[in-house]
Amino acid sequence: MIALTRSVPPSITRCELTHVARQPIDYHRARAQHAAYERALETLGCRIQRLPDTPHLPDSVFVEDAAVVFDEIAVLTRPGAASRRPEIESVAAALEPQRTLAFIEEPGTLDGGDVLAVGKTVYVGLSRRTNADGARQLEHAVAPFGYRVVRAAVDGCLHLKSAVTAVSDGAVLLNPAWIDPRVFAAHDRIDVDPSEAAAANVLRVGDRVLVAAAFPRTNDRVAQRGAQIAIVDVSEIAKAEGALTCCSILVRTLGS
Ligand code: CIR
Repeated sequence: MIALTRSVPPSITRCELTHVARQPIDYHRARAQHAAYERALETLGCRIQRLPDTPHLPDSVFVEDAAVVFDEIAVLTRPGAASRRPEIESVAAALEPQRTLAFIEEPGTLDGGDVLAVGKTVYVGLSRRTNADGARQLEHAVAPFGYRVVRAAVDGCLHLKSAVTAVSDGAVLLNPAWIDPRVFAAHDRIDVDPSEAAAANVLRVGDRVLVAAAFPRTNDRVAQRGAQIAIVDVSEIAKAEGALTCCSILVRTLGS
């Protein structure tokens, strides 16, 4: 498994914010947390591939939003925030040797944070960042490979994956205040602890689940349901409205 990442840019202090109030971000601490995140991914079996630095793109550390990678195809997005569209080019260049590429085009918008693939089901959040045309273009790109797209309205948080992620093929972790749980009725359900609204964003790597140190109650729930968790502290990155899935794009290496 390759994990594409990108370093925290000094301009992160000017990042986009939607549901989070701006607070000072300690750039050096954010970089240290990001490095620890990369080390955790390595421990979980990933090979880190760093994208080129883009110091003037404030949200460029959140690489997940730029592409959605399947075994059969990689879909480069057209982010809902115009400031983020220049992030795509370097991600496309990195993915080009690995996959056939497709691109979301105007008037579609799509952020990778709004796409959750579980087996052959692709949940797409309709949010402030992802519109119906973006969802339709993604469906068009992946349907030939047998993927079924399920749309879900996202309300109260930035992305679908702020509200729900998978801890296994069989179980999702979600915040029912931000997403309609009935959309995920095919899966076992773990709810975040009510005092930890933002805890649903965990990163599944193989049979392990990377979780954030800020959410101990929810992490206990996840562990009690049998998941093997690894914990990282991403508190500075959270001030930029980012979480665990957003800081990497996982690319399964396929036998040639
Ligand atoms: C943004 O608003 O675009 C960034 N400040 C945060 C993006 C987080 N991405 C993600 O959850 N996939």
